[in-house]
Amino acid sequence: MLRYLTAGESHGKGMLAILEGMPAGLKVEEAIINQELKRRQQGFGRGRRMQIEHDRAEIISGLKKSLTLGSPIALLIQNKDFSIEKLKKVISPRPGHADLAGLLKYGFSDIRDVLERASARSTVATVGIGALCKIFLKEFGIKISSRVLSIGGENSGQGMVEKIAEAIKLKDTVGGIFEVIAKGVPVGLGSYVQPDRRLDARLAQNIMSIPGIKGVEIGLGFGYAQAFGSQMHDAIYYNKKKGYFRKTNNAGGIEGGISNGEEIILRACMKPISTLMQPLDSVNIATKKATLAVLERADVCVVEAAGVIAESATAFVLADTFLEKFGQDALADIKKAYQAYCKRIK
Ligand code: EPS
Repeated sequence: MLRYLTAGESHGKGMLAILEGMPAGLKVEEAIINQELKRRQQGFGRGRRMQIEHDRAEIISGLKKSLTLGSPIALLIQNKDFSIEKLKKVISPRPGHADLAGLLKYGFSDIRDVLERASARSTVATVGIGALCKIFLKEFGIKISSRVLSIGGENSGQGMVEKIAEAIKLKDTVGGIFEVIAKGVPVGLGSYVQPDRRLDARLAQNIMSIPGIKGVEIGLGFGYAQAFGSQMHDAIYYNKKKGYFRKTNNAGGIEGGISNGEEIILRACMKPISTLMQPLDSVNIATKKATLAVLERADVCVVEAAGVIAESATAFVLADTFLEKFGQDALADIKKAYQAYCKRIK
């Protein structure tokens, strides 16, 4: 089993990630992790925090001479903006954020005690974990990418840029839809035998756990509801060179909770950031009097970054299901098991 934990507050000392279950013998370069962290910081519409931080991961454990030991890999990404002890109390919750529900749940009197951990800054750790998983998957020719499909309903490059520029001008925020594609995924990851082993369910759970994501669809997703089955399902063909193949991929590479050898395609919808420079109505949690939600520094649009984070979530699930199928412990053993399987299914 591959598993991970993250820790850290947005303005605390730093973000930590621990990944357990990576096999021994995998070459890991810090530069590749840092490249992914940099990608997460980019995109038009990011806030001022991104000018302060230059996220870099320090590998604390799990490696010797750049090779994994099979022991937990710990990453530390230090925060430059380490000001948690000095930041002012927050008393008016932002609609759309964890502020109010978190405050009531944990019995706090300062919303900062919620927002420091609820912040999407935690996704630095997710991307660090995803980078390690991507390095593993690359050994087997699996590559994951993402792209923004629309912003605030606009789906041309120019339209998307204009929409973000408009949001900046109006001191507002805007969400959108992105797509993640995984290429080279073998048939057979995930399973139909238990609900929690289904690949699509595991992908959806991990993508939904990214702050701000409100919907995930696999392949045609909600589009499946629009026509007859005969128009929707991906007919099966075979030839000696290719083996089994499809001419369409409406299933997004997953049938019955198992990868079917086609590209894995999923889309997710991100809501507009809930920290607004023209705040919505809220309530002072001390006096219960009407007020406006707190003004905090934030981004205007993070859909591109969310795509990078979703690549990481996808990489984690694919690495986890891959290790389930082909074994753990030593990379060399996994390669042998994988080659034997490829030979069998040919
Ligand atoms: C983020 C860091 C945060 C926010 C953003 C994501 O930094 P700060 O609050 O200091 O500006 O920019 O988080 C949110 C918008 C949010 O609502 O949680 C980051 O590193 O991605």
